[in-house]
Amino acid sequence: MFTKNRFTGNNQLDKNVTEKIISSHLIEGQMVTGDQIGLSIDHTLTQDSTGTLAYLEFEAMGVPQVKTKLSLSFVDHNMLQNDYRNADDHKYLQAIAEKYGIVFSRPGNGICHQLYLERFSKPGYTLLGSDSHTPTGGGIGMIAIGAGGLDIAAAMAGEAFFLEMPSITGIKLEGSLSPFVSAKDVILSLLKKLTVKGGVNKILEYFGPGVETLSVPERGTITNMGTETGATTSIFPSDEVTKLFLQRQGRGNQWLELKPDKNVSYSELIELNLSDLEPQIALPHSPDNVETVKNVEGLPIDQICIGSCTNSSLRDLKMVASLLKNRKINDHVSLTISPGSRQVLENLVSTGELLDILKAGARVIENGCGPCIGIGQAPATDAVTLRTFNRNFKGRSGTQNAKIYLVSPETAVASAIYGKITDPRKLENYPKLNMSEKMLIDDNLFIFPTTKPHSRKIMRGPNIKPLPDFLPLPTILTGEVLLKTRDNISTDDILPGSSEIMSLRSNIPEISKHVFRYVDSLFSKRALKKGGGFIVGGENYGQGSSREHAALAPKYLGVKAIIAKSFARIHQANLVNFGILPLTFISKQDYKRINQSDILSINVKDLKNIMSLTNVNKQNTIRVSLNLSNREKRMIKAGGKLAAIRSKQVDY
Ligand code: MIC
Ligand code: SF4
Repeated sequence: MFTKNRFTGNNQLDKNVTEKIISSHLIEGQMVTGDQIGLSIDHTLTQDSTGTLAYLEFEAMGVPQVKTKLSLSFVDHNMLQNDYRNADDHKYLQAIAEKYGIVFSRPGNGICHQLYLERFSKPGYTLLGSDSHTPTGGGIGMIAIGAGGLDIAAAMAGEAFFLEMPSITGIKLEGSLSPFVSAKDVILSLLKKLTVKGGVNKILEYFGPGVETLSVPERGTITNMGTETGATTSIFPSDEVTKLFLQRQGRGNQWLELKPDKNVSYSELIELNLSDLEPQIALPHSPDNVETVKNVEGLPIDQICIGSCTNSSLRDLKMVASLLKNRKINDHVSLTISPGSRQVLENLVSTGELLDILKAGARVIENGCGPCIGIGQAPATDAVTLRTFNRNFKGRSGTQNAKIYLVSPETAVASAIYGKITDPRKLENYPKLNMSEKMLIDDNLFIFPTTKPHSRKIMRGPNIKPLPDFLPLPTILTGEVLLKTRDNISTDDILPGSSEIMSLRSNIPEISKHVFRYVDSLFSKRALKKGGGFIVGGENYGQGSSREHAALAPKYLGVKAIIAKSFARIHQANLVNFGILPLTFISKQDYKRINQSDILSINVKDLKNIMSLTNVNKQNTIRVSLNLSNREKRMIKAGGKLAAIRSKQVDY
């Protein structure tokens, strides 16, 4: 499946799709793998649970209006209103949007990535979003990247987005999917090969004859979950299929053809024949723990959730409706469906397909993230829950001991009917979906900016606390190792989801009490008591979500540096943004030479690429590297990006 080329870069004339978009947005640096580049950003998006911080940061920059071509603020995560907190955040976000010229998507409109793909995506453009699944936009032929809120705020202020030029992996698709096998099975099988860190600092570019057999929403499923490989983003070409999608959205005039040139090469090549694929399933507790459904058939299940930004498009829910028609779900499973957008829901209503879903016994819940991040529908104790989502980290459902399996909508329906994990091919009579009915388009829940001056006061509920102050880096960092973690610690481990904790996203002092809550319940108290200290991590530290709270809350507790075997891209950038040093072991064996509670010390007067860390208890030194650009080093010296901006010491 894999071959590696020696990649010397494509010449000036022949470019792949990634290179075409990057070269037309390059403001700094050169398109050479590993070099720092600055990209101009056309569109930004935020969602509510990362958005409140992003806009507090944007306000601190003192810019009167957003400077992008388009900025959007969605409310889709914190939708349960158990008390005033989420509702206050929604009000704040709406007022900010009105003041700064941002499109506001009201609660109930749908999930940011689904809505963006339907209504705003544009081939050839760049998108930066404060959500790790922003690469969904790559399904239409954009460079769409997830980042921390502070990076989005800077992009809204007109600044470039800086990153290390990724290498470009070409994924050649041949053949076409068999009945009951769908886009989710494509990305699950790639995850099995690549693992949750195989995509770090790579862009996954799809090409080849199999591409035209996939619709834009199917491409979106693949680029969405490419995030789970750690990739910077994923991208498809923009072709006739893309044109049709845009035409059906009443946006045909925004189409632009974007294909790789004839003589391009990629740094790595993966070949995948779609015809060979079978239904796949990710087992607990990692999206790369993939098996064929056939191999785990028969396991009884308690709950099935269909939805999330991975699998809630009209294509997916039409498939669900067709498979459920004239059938009834098993008495021992609960089936929930959360449509990706109002457009999806309204179209299912108008064709009568929603009735097929309801009559089969599904519980239709609000258009939003919901169960995907533990906001409602937490399963029972020890339950087995099958989800069409993209992450199955332990505890993400809201129930710590539940077991989450990730599947396609087809496998979800078959399993709902039989009450156990079932290969969807057992359903027989594969439905032919009618995707050519007239598409209902409803933009009523978007509030578009006007040129009228903003008059209303920006309301900040009592749960919205000002951002903490950040001090410049001292000369010596010293303190105790507060925690030593395993490989692949996710940002969900660092700062969990769930309606309880997510409603504290605008309140750093309160949310910091939950840092590492399920890994080590005493962590936050210990960190405060010891006056902060260090964390030692394994491989891929900080994988998963873009939540900058996973850096900011530890910073608030006094965490000074994290020493890990490797870092996930977005989390490393967030650490730098908030002045925490991300140090990497040069020899991975050295991980064993530090224990929890050891006292460490490091002189950080000069931030060099290679530095010495002293383990005071063990009386030895360990060589660590600081893989940061000079710009990032300047920022960290100032106490992080916001501190640098506030003190106007360095550019951002
Ligand atoms: C997620 O899927 O983990 C989230 C919740 O959407 C996060 C954003 C957040 O934590 O608010 C993400 O993917 O970035
Ligand atoms: Fe929402 Fe889940 Fe998608 Fe994150 S992964 S944006 S929580 S639906």
